[in-house]
Amino acid sequence: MYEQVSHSLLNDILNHIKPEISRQDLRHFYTRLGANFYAIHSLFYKLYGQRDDFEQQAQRLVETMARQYLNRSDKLKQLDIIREKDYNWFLSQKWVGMALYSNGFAGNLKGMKSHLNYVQDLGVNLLHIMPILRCPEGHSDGGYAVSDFREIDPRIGTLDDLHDLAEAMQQRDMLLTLDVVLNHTSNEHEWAQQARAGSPDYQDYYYTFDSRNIPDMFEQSMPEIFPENAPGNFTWDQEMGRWVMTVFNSYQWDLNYSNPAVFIEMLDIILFWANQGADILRLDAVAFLWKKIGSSCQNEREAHLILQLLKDCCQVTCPGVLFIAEAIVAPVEVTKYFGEDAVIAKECEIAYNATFMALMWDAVATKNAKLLNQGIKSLPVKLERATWLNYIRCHDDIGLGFDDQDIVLAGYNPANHRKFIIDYFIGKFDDSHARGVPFGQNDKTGDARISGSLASLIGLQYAIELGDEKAIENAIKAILLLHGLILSFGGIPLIYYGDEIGTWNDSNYLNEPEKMGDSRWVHRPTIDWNKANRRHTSGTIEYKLFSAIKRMIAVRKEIEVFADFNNRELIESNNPHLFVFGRYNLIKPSEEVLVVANFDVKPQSLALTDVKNWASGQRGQLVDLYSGQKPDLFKKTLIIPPLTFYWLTEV
Ligand code: OTU
Repeated sequence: MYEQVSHSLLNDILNHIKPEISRQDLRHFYTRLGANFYAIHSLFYKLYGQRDDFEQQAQRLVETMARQYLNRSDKLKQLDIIREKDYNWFLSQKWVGMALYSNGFAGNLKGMKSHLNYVQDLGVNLLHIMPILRCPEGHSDGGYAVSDFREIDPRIGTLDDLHDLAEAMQQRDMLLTLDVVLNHTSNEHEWAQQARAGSPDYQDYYYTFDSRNIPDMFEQSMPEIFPENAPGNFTWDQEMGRWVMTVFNSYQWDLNYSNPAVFIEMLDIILFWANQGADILRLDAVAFLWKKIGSSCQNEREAHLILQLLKDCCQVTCPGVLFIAEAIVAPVEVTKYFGEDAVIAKECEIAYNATFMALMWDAVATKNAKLLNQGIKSLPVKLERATWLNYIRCHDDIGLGFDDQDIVLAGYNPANHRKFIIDYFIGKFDDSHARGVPFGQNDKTGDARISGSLASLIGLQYAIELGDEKAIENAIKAILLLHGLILSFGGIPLIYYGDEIGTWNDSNYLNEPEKMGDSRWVHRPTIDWNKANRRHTSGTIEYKLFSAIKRMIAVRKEIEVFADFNNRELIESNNPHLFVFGRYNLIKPSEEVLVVANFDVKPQSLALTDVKNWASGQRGQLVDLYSGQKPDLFKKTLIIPPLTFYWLTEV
């Protein structure tokens, strides 16, 4: 694509731009548009260049961006400029996130505002509020089946409530993250209604077919995402008299991004939420955005082009807003959602680190870090100006998304090992205290995933039910160990609401017809505020967990090497129970922090002489920054108590 082609198209577009737009002050917008238009044009051309109406579509694209720029408040435009200057702002260790459902956490959006003190007390300054948009009363996949992308679910509140909340958060220097469900709509969305009523334009918003011919071809290579509740990837719609692609649940219709109208609508929606004050947008299910017969319909090259184009367009209208890629895919595929061959993120600045999450659960079950070490070693290095979202639990199930090759290298048989992990977490073995619930069992492939809250999976629920003090102590330690890792690994830690007070599984979903078939509801709690208030009473479990995590967060914020500049080095020790890595600062080597985690229920040792730069005694004495204690050393060997982590520095 020649630069001249994009320039002359841009000139044409600007000459034809609607007068109500061109009359306004668009200085910053035009500068950014000029800088980004070559990229925008070439991506838009790659995706839609073969169409006769390409130029009209490009005109609509630019007008959409310009209109939303004009809708953006001066305050947010100011913030864009500040963040453009301080472009590494989100890599800082000062950010600590929490994901929560506003209704489960605080009843509704108004309640959220009055509970900000609670999260702030913990040290959290980034909230991911789970889907809040209008969705059907019954089946809505927890809000991921959206029926109106511009309206808030009245059960949760109003747009005014959201503005109030966003403003209150801004005053507290907290970041707001909202979902944009890009891949599909609810079958009750207006577009789906129009398609059902026979509109060919709206049928083209989705993948609809009059016969099984093409669906059958697709099915040959498409896996099933929800095999129990929604087998197959197509649903017959009686009213429309056509098949429609529904990769997730049958009521979630996949959007057709080969239609530029869909792309422009969804960009407009992204910009709309950016203008409502969201600092970060979580783009749901991004791996699925492009469908191609003969492929798994995940991680297709065009899905990446769509994300790059969305990013480039946002850079023009709202450059201060970041994207989170929710791509729960193979380790080698995940890092591609930052964008390849670049320094700055070309697609999403942040991505869920599902690999690390699953590997940590593997270490919990096996009580060793063999696969964890191997998996992290294989994780491709990410871009410089991009960061991970590190989490232990979230609203979804745990999928064992690590690589078979890594399982082999760790010394296991993949199929047996995966089965062992699933069986362990659903509590099949005598020595397993886990109370997980199976999810997504697929008898055809043997695949299975796990639901359950952190406290229940780690054995805290079991230990309390049994009154086993020793087991309670171990479960608490394990919960803190995992938090010690997500807070130090590099990236934004995302705590899952309720975990900070040890919330158990909640089986109430089994009484609700629209939830009972989806075990993920077992770990989407309604916070018991009486329980939460016990965090003030010393000696209680809630106190032990909350105060420890609070301390960890406070300490993290002080440790500059915990900022994410790809400054982590995995350290392979001879002890398989340990997960060890260094966080360093090339300019100030004395600031290095050595993170050591022992997944075993017995004490383990680490020969410091094996750890480069850490042959203790050279620089002084070891201190754990979290506890302030000097750890036990025997000769030149560090002793790590059971289920304990250290953030070590030498003083
Ligand atoms: C996402 O999930 C959401 O997080 C889920 O809550 C939704 O049900 C789903 O999209 C549909 O909107 O798409 O890229 O194991 O990990 O479905 C991964 C299931 C996703 C989830 C997977 C995920």
